[in-house]
Amino acid sequence: LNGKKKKNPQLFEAHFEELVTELTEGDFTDPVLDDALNRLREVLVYNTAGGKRNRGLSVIGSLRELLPPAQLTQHTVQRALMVGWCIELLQAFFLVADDIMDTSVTRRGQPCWYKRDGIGLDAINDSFLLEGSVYRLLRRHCRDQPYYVHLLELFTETSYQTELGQALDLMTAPPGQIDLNRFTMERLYKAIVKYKTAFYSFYLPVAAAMYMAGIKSEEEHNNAKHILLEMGEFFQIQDDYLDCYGDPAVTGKIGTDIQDNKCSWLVVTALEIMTPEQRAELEACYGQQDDARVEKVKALYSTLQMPKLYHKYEDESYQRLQKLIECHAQNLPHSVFLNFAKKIYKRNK
Ligand code: DMA
Ligand code: MG
Ligand code: MG
Ligand code: MG
Repeated sequence: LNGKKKKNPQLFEAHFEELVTELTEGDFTDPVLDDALNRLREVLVYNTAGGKRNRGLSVIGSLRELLPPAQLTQHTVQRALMVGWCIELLQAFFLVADDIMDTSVTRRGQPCWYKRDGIGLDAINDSFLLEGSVYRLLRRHCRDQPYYVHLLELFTETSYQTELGQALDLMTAPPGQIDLNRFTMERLYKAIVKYKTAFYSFYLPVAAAMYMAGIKSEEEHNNAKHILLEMGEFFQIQDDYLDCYGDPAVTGKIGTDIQDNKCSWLVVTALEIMTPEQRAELEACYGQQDDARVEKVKALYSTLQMPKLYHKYEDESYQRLQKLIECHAQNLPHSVFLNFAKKIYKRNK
């Protein structure tokens, strides 16, 4: 068992160099492109470094639960690893752009790509290259598979959902225009996190494995989606909590949600329980770069005991998820969902 536990992550990492070589040496070979392809190599290496690989690993992880061992040929495993990397690259594409839009400083323990000397807004094109790499790899490895079109539609659909979610996230947080009345849990917060995070982080990897295993019925996908979107919502709530309370040495990123006027779980939950006086104080301090004001918002959160509320929410959410798996997993092995859940609950990075 121990041997098996280590296997997927090691196999996964070992696959990366191969994929970089394929994209930069085995795809376009016109020598006039050498500089661009060297740039692509640098972009690929820098922007995948230090990730947890939760999303990428869950493709092969799920496929192992969905297929009988006899059908897990070496080629099938290789393809699942590659599709897992496609999700990591799609994520890298979103993150490079997200950090520019959120004016973030660090990501995964190193400067955000756009912050590096000589990069700046050229990072926008680099994010497009990361996105393009996803489809080059899918084409090279899966073009002859019966599920190719399903995977393509899944990746494009999911990207679009994420982009709509990012649009909501950004429009809700106009710099310098604080309007706390807009921040509602049911109408706004849940919509933002479902679209910007839950589809690509949770439904995408499991749905990809399902298609690879030949499971394409809408009913089964909807069952899986139901559970996975709930997990995704909780995952983003953790992300919002860690933005303020996480240790940057562990999370690898410095929080910017208060400064950026973000519709975060913390502010939405705090608004539900604060006094009118506290609300006035929040109004005066939220969404500004000024460190003293940021500290005032944090002090307000601690007066309201936000960490305690969060931990209570985390426990309740885990219970709710167990029930959802009982009711909605149906034909799908529960382990697909439980393995994923185990990786995210009580996380600190
Ligand atoms: C993440 O939202 C969503 C996408 C699509 C990258 P975020 O800005 O809260 O993420 P992070 O905290 O990692 O910058
Ligand atoms: Mg961000
Ligand atoms: Mg963002
Ligand atoms: Mg965040």
